[in-house]
Amino acid sequence: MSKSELSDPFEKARTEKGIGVINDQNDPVQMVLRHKDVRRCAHNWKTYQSGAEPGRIVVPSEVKIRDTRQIPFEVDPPEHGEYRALIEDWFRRPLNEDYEKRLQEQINLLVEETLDLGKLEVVSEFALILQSRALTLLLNIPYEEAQTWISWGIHVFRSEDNPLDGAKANILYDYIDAQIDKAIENPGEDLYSTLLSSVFQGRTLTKEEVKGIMILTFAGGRDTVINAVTNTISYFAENPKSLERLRNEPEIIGKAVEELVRYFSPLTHMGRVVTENAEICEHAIKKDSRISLCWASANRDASVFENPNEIILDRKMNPHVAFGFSHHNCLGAHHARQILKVLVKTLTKKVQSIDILSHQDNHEEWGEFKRKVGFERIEVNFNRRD
Ligand code: EMZ
Repeated sequence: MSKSELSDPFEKARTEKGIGVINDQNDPVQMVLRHKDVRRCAHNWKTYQSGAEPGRIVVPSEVKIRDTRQIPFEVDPPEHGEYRALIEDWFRRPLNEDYEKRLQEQINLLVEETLDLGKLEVVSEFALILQSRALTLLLNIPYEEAQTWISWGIHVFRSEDNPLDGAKANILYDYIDAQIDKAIENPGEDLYSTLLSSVFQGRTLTKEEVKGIMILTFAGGRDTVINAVTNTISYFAENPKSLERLRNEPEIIGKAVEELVRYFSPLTHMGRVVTENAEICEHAIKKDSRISLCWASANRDASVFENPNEIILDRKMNPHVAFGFSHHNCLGAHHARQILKVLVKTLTKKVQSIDILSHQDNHEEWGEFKRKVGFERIEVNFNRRD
């Protein structure tokens, strides 16, 4: 198997049963595996709710390490839409020309630094740095702040030996609390200040609500973006012809990014809590149990995607759900897409080829399903294009 290949561990269960049951801290999760069912359940917030106990819709559940509700992600309609309306414009800023230009400058610099180094470890010396620096644009705060986030390492809720590290999570919570207090004392043009002055249902947002939005902004786009960037590098390392093709056909870069995101599906799944007895694929779903919407499985559903396990850079129909589906679709998607588009474009211009020197895969284990999501580390050599 090639190093950049991410196989589909859900295929058999998806075709045969449509559901896969896994145990998570004695609060089992029934994974919904088919594209059609994933979309249907994502839409049906009355039966499959997000606004349950904070942390419970995440798999692994974070109820033990978090009390703060993440907003708008752990809220259902109609409040969900009201919160979302407050922040939607802010999260559209990545589409502005100026934002794209600044992102391009950041990525040019990083790729140049990388080419000077030649050899480097992509996860910690490229993807983490790229994600952290780009986040300063999304928050509209000084570039130097990225250094603090880089020092936290890859995961905010996880350390190497603990998938739910409360102490580590506290570093993020304390940091956000302090930044909120700073913004109250000295308001600026940043996301904290903007949220603190936003009006929800006739009152300004509370500190706790602002914290909930900020935790989501930090956590939701961290390992997902890092994995997407790292997987993109490994894919081009092993498929130099694809890099060459995009160099000659830059007009398909947008499509190519969608296809890479479908194939990588950086977020495997997201949960919901069941509010009434229901049925999925003739499988009884009990009230108060949990389901998860398995984006990664839906994105390989052969009834929707022809040759689902192949990366087809200019795939025509690509209704993937890698950024979720329906009203909860990813708020950071514009930012993430812009990062990947600018990165791919820059690689085609500056990089001739990439050699993989050594690597260690990063797997998630969900009961019977073992899924490669990226790399723990991957050492490569970047070769400059003359
Ligand atoms: C939550 C989640 C959001 C969760 C879209 O995903 O990302 C996870 O990485 C966090 O652990 O708390 O923010």
